Amino acid sequence: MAPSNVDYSLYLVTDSTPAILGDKDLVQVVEAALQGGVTIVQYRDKVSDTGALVSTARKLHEVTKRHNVPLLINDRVDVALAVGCEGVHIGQDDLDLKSARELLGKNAIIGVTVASIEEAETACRDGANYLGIGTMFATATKTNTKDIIGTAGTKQILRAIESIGKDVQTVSIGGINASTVQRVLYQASDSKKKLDGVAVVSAIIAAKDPKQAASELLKLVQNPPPFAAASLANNEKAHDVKTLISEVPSVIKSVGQKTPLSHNMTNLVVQNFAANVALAIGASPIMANNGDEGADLAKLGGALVVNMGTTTGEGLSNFLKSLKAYNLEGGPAVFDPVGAGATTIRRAAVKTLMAGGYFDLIKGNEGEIKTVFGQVVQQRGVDSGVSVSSSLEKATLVRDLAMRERNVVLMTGATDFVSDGVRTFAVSNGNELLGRITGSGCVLGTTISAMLAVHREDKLLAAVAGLLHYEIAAEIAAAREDVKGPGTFVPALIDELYNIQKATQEGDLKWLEKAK
Ligand code: TPS
Repeated sequence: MAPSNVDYSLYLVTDSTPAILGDKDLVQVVEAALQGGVTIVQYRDKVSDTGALVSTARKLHEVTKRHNVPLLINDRVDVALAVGCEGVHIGQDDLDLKSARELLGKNAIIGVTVASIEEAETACRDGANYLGIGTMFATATKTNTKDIIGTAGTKQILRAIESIGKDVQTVSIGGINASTVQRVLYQASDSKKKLDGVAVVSAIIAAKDPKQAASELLKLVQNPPPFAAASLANNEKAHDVKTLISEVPSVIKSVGQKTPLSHNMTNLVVQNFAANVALAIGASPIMANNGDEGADLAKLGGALVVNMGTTTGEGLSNFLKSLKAYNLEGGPAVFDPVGAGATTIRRAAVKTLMAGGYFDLIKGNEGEIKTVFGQVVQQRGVDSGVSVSSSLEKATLVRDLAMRERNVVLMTGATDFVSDGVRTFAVSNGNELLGRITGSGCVLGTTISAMLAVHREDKLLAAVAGLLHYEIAAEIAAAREDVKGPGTFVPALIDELYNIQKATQEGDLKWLEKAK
């Protein structure tokens, strides 16, 4: 098999330790995984001595040859030579690539582990056939990894490879399993450079049924994730403000007609307010903070709001359970990283949540969005604080974060900035009184979740629909004669959210003329 014809879609890396292999027989596990559809195999055994390595590698090669799949050996060029298999995989601390190439020849497949742009560039220059990019997520299988680089780090490496124009194949590795694989492929890749596959150890080797595990993973690798499947092509989306606004009423109408579930995992302060807002805009709220309910609720066709307003360790694992359930089921998820930059605990929680699943939309104020992006900001409490960035800087930040995460990012403020990485819009509706009541940002997340639940084809449009519905309702409410201040503003806001839903249903779109 020529190195250029290799299919890297599902790359099995073996492990012989009892913690992962258990009491199963490695050759049988690999055979089963091949039946399940793995496309390339690496024999990785850090414990056996050379004689045993060669003998097991020979057996494995018999099996992989029958399935017409290449076998590589981890680290040990001597073993690969003795067995005559297709190549080796080398780590940064192993024999160098040039020496391995000299020993194995130009037809051998040689891959290298890389965790940074520099390592990737060196490996490309020295003629690697593929790169194992990682570690993606922390993994018990390999604890001596230098860096957890996540989807954002992986994407940077892919871009660097693209820009040097090298035709090298790539797989991602580390903590990849059935619940992370589609998001990894989706978020790490972009329109220019995609991962060619994923490499897994424990997801197959530790599985009770390796054949079934492999075939399930292969199916997931070959199909777009639910959260990408519904997307319109870029050229089918509204690209100018006028067209976008003209499409807003259909989204709002659809909320009224479908009464989507808005599943809020939110903080103590806003639960009641958020439930009332959801009802007023035509959605059906459920305040369910128990992650074990996520799987059932995700099946009901609604959307999830993960609001970090009051964090506890237990809350975090509940968030993750529900997030995974919505990702798997294909329901949209909104992340509201309340007070993200305020404390060490919250900054860590942001990282854990972002690594734990896919959010269709991230909504926050300037400090929160900066924290999610990775900038160090010290927020005072959870309020929005004083803005320090120009409009251009804010627009650039939301665009870059949306591009990195392949989702929609909304930064709220006197002017809101919203982007899907391609289109970026500014919205200047709203009223000063929104800043005088509690939870006004949180319930915007609830509003947008309902829009996303009924309209996922264009998530940016859903976000803009939610934003306009909510902020124009606030403007109308604030202008009412019976509104004397924050206290009377809250019920008026709920009324006007309801009135906009009703008017839109009846085809009265006067309110939308206020959009700016
Ligand atoms: C293709 N490596 C990085 S993380 C990890 C390993 C073995 C453990 C993943 O385990 N790329 C390739 N082959 C390698 N051996 C490495 C990188 C090094 P799990 O899937 O159980 O999280």
